[in-house]
Parts: sequence; C-alpha cells; structure tokens
Amino acid sequence: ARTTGHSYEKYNNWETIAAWTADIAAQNPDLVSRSVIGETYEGRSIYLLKVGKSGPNKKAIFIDCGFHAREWISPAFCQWFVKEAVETYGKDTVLTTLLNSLDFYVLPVVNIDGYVYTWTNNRMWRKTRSKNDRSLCIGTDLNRNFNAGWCTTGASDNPCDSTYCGSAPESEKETKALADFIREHLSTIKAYLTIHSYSQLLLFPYSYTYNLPSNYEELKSIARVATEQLTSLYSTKYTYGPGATTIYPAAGGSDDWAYDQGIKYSFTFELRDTGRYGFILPESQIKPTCEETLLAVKYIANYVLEH
Ligand code: ING
Ligand code: ZN
Repeated sequence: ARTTGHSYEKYNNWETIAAWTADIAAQNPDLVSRSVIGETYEGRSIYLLKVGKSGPNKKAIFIDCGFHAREWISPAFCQWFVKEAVETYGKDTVLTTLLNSLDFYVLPVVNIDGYVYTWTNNRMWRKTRSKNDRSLCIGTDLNRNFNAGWCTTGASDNPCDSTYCGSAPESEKETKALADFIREHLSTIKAYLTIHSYSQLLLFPYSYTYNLPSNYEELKSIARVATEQLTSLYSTKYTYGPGATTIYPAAGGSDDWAYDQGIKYSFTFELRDTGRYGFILPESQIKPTCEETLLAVKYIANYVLEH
C-alpha cells in the first residue's frame, strides 16, 4: 500500500487532489482504480475512485465529497477514507473484510469549479460556477438540483441566492454526471453517503417532505449506532434524524433523490464543528474529524454488508 507524499492533514487544492487521484490508483492497482464520470461546467474532469479488492457480484457503497465548495473538510474526508483503505488493507480485519466484500465508489470533489473558486477568489463560495440566463449572478446549489421535490421548499428560484435550485432538475453538468453514474449502477449500489459540513448531524430522508421514509425505524437505528460509534472516539456530539425536521426542509437534495431511486440506505453527514470555526475548520481538526467519521462510515458499510 502506498500513499506517500500526500498531505492528508492539510487542505489540498484541486490540482493536488487531481494528481493524488492518479497517484493513489497507480500505486495501489489491486485496490484502487480511477475513472472519469463527466466534466464540470468549466471543463474539469470529474474523477471517481473505485476502492475494493476485485471480485464477482460485489455490492457497492457510493460516497461523495465536495458538493459545496466552502466545506473543505469534506474533500479532506474522502482523501482520508481512501488512504485508510489502502494503508489498513490486510492489517485491520474489519476494513479488510469490507474491501474484500464491497466496492466503495469515492468521488473526492463533485463541485470542482466551486472548490477552485474558494481557493482563488472567495473562500465562502457554495454553488457551482455556471452562468445563468437573464442574470449576472453565477452558480447553482448542487444540493438543490436533484429531481426530488425539486425547488418546492427550502430552495430558491433566484439565481442570485446561495440555494438557487437551477433552471431544471439536473441542469448542472455535475448533477447529471453523478445521477447518470448512480442510475447506471443501481443494481450494485446499496448505500449512498454524501459528506457536507458543518453542524455535526447525520441526516437521512426526507428533506423535501415531512413524510417519513418506508424504513424510517431502520434508518433511525443505523444512525443512532453510527453516531454512537463516532462519538466514542473524541466525544463529538452528533444529532441524527430526517433532514426536514433535524436541519430544515429542503428539496432537491442528493440523499432524497438516491433514496427514491431505491437506495434504501441514504445519509447526509454534516461534519464538524457546530459553528465556532464553521466552514473554516482548522487543519488541526482534519485528523480527528476524519477518524471519528470513519467509524460511522465503517458501521454503516458493515450493516449494509450484513443486510
Ligand atoms: N447542508 C445541507 C444543505 O444542502 C441538506 C443540508 C441535506 C439539505 C440533505 C437537503 C438534503 O443545505 C449543508 N451544510 O450544505
Ligand atoms: Zn453542504
């Protein structure tokens, strides 16, 4: 296993992350492969890493990071997850079993154009960088752009707002690329995890309606144990529940969309902290945040494997 030369305890710019996706795949060919699932509005390749030991008929878990440009801890977690996978394969029995039996699709940064913009122009940018018709304002909120009660609640139809839902569901190339990939792999993907910050929450459907999902009790109990695992490491307190009542009603989110596609284990993580640093979480917190989050992700993956 090789992960040499990459700084997992620093925030990395897109150029560094893109080079890392190539390196980690080249250095660990039996565990990691890289593909391109589409291009961003500004023409950057959207990379996806498939992490797992190859085998027949494997279930898969999809994890994405970097929906919202300013949530820098999120891409840091995706990098950390892949590092842990390659470094502990053959050493940690739980992770080795998971990688032998499951594939993890890891999308390190979805909103690459926005992420680049937070490094070069505006650290607090959230949306994509696409141009809007009849407006000088830029960008769409990718987590309002999915076809799940699209733009009915907690989203804006004004391109100047930070929660602009876009001109139509999947109007953004980034949304379309992700949704197309999941649609093409629906028979294998059993869980969908999307990593955001901040607030220390583990959310599940629904956010676009107050209706409860059909396996609500099961999702609640998975979220309870997953957050217990997370808290056990550094006592970081997490709250869990349906998005609409736990954070706020919001339509067009990817977890609700994935759930309605039939992926019954669909979660949104809101990582550290609760507002002291907010989106500007210090680099000293990357390691503890990623380590505790990994415990929750492992629990969910194990649950999916056994059910
Ligand atoms: N929070 C999420 C947001 O997009 C969310 C909360 C989750 C909304 C799931 C809808 C569906 O607003 C952050 N911090 O982005
Ligand atoms: Zn977010």
